[in-house]
Order: sequence, then structure tokens, then C-alpha cells
Amino acid sequence: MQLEVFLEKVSVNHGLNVLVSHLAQAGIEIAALIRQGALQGVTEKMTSTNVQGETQMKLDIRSHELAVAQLRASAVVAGVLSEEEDHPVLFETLDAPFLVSMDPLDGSSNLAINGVVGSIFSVLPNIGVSTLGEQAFLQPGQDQRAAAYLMYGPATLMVLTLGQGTHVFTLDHDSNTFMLTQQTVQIAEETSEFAINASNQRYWAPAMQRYISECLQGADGPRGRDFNMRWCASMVMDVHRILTRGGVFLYPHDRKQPVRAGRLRLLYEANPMSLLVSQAGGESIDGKQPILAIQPDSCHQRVPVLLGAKQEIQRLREYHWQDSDHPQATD
Ligand code: AFP
Repeated sequence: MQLEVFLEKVSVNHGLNVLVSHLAQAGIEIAALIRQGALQGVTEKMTSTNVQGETQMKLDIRSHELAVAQLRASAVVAGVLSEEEDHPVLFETLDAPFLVSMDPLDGSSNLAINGVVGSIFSVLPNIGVSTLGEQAFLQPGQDQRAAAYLMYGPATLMVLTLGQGTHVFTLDHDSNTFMLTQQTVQIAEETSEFAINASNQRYWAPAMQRYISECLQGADGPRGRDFNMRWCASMVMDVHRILTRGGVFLYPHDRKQPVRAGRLRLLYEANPMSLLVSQAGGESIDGKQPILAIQPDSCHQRVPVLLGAKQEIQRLREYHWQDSDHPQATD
């Protein structure tokens, strides 16, 4: 079933359907650029940095431009917050029903090794951007109307939730249409696989140290079974693996850079991924509290992210509550 047919079937919100079709179109255009590899200069770095101080790739900027153009053309979006711009881009359609937060090209450092990258989108209701300005983007994740990521791998995928389940579409490159290939994603509650950047281990809080140490002890330790580990350094790919074969994705609070609570951005990484995971039966916390309940305080805020298989996330939550020395994620 084509994406557009699916949308007509499951959603009566015509504006939202139009918006999702434009996100899909942006994905098709970005996928076409990425497929050209070095022929499109995808590995070229810019001299500029984004608001996070990270060096931008040429393709970060091109992806941002393509996505902004599609969202503007949809006429149902009032403004876009992007990882690539300090402040939201506001459109002439200031009273349009939706706002979008996005990371137009997540994991872009993987382009240099021809690795998998993605685009992440969070759709929020427009609660009055014309009067509130960028404050209008500071809504908790539980208010999202939709969330999606595009994954540019061997196949191009769109993984989407409109708040009633998580669905997977695969791009047919011949017809440039997304076809439904998995109607309902369900994350297994149990797992023996975790994803974490273990090079930060010495900076983790005791709760995290305990959890990973117990996993590593495997069958000889308190967990009584062996665990496997994966880390792609591309959130879209790591989360997609969890949606597909289970597991947990962990980017915890660490003391490496004390001024920031975590590495990942709340509004365009943690929130949309948390909605997709929760709609697939998984859970998502920052250590102690659900990510989707966090009231954002700034557009590019970072948070710790622990998400995936329910039983493991519940265990991690318990460890963090027991660990009284652990600083609150919002400290
Ligand atoms: P880049 O977009 O700079 O490649 O960062 C990717 C990312 O935001 C996310 O996709 C990864 O999960 C995470 O950073 C990887 O972080 P580490 O490099 O610290 O492992």
C-alpha cells in the first residue's frame, strides 16, 4: 500500500497527511543526494559550525534546505526548528496548524565512511508561534502529533507514527513512492542486547556503571545470561535496529562535559524517537523520568536518552532511583 493511501485510511487530518507526504518527498530528495556519494561531495566539510559547535557537512546544509523547502511548500507548517539553525525558520503561513522540529541529517559524520544516516522529524501543534515566537516550540514530547525518521541505508525507509502505532515504509526507487512494508512494529519487552558508546564509561553515573557491568558479567553475573553489544554512532540506525530486533539504546548522562545533561537533542532527536519507540511498545526515559513528559526549556536542549525494551528500561529506572548520587537529568 502506498504511503498516501495508508494516510487516507488511518488519518482524518488532511493537513497532517499533506505534511507527512512532504516529509516523504524531502526524504526522497535527500536519499537521491546521498546515493551520489563523493560525486555530490557528500563528504565535504564546511568551515561553519552549527549551534552545537559541531562542524557542518555540505550535506547537512543541503538536507536542511531541501526539508525546509518541502515544509514551506506544504502550506500547513508555520515554522521549522532545525539542528542546523540557531533560531527557528518562520514561514509566511504563521497561522498554519503545525510546527516541525528536525535533524535533517543525523549521524552525518558517518558519511565519511559511507555509513547509514537519517533525518528525524517531530510534528507539533502550532500553539501560537505568531505571538510566542520560538517559545511555541517548547512543548513536551507527549504533545507531538506525529514523528518520523527517514533512514538512508541499503534501502531508504520511512518509519512513522501518527500516535497510533509505528509503521515502516520502504522507498521504491523506480516509482519514487513509499510502500507500507510493516504495519505494526512491536519491540520485544525482553532483550539481551544493548547499544552504548562505552568509551564514556568512566564518566557515567553509578547507576549506569552498575547496569553495564552486570550485562558484561553475562552468564556468570547477576543477570545470568550473556549480553551482546552494538554501537553505530548513528541514532537512526541504532533505533531502527531496536525497532526491528529489540534491544536498548543508551546515551546516558555523563560527567565528560558537566555543563550539558546529555549528548542528544530533546526536541529533534529524543522526543520523536521516544514517540516512535513508545508507539511500538517500548519505553524511553532520561534516567528517572519519561522523556515524553519533559518540559523543554530551550530549543537545542540536550538530554540523556535510555530507550527500547520495556523490562530493561524499567530496570534502568530503578537503578537510577536507587542511585541517590546521580544528578537529575534536568540539573
Ligand atoms: P553526528 O550527526 O555528529 O554524526 O552525531 C550523531 C549523533 O547525534 C547520534 O546520531 C548518535 O547516536 C550520537 O550522536 C553518537 O555520539 P558519539 O559520537 O558520542 O558516540
